[in-house]
Amino acid sequence: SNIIMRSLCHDLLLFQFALQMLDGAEPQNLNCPTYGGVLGTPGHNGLPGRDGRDGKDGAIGPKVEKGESGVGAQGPPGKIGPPGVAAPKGDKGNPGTPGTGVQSALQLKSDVKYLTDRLTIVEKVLGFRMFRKVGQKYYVSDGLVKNFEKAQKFCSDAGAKIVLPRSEDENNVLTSMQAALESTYVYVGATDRKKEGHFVDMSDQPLIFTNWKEKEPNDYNGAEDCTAIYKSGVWNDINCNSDWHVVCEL
Ligand code: MFB
Ligand code: CA
Ligand code: CA
Repeated sequence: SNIIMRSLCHDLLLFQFALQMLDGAEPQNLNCPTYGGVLGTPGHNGLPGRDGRDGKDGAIGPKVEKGESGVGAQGPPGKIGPPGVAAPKGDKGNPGTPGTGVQSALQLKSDVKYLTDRLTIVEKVLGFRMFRKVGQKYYVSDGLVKNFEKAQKFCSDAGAKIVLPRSEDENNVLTSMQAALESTYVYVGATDRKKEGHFVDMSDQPLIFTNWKEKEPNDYNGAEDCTAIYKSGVWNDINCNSDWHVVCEL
């Protein structure tokens, strides 16, 4: 019935409109009552709406008590730290117990060797008419006079060496022996036979001690390559072929 009513209204309206046009009247808005139509099929979803504006910050929540500090799980072990400062030196330990039999036997062996070597030297010393101890050495003599070559051989045959003072002290002891021998010169083991003006000991080593008289050595007449200690204790280069007192050292 609605549909019929509506189409009648429409016809009427048309008729009315035409009349107005004929009269030259201003057309009026003419409407028919509308009646809800049959529900149409739902339309497609519309395009997404524009983004909304940011919302206002929410109201601040209620203040809460500070939580307990969290204890994290134990981390991995750290790197090894730098070495610590060395501890102060400990007190001196107590003396050790006496060495084992092996240790004391070794010690005993070395002591015996030392004493045997010293005894051998002393026995040689006792073979001479005169001797003086100087430090660990002995100066020995039989009061004989010989040229340098024979003097050197005499000492080496006795298992000794021709004397050579290595210090002021040794030089003084030799000088005192000379007085006892009533000797003018005693050969000492220093020559410049190999290289003129360069005096060396019997092992060709440079001299660590000398007591040259002033203006000596002078290679007098170009023929003085041996050395002798004068009774005053000073040294002079002399001819190797002269005979002078022989003193050896052990
Ligand atoms: C010299 C000396 C030399 C001789 C000579 C008789 O001294 O150097 O060895 O003893 O005197 C001036
Ligand atoms: Ca010389
Ligand atoms: Ca000289």
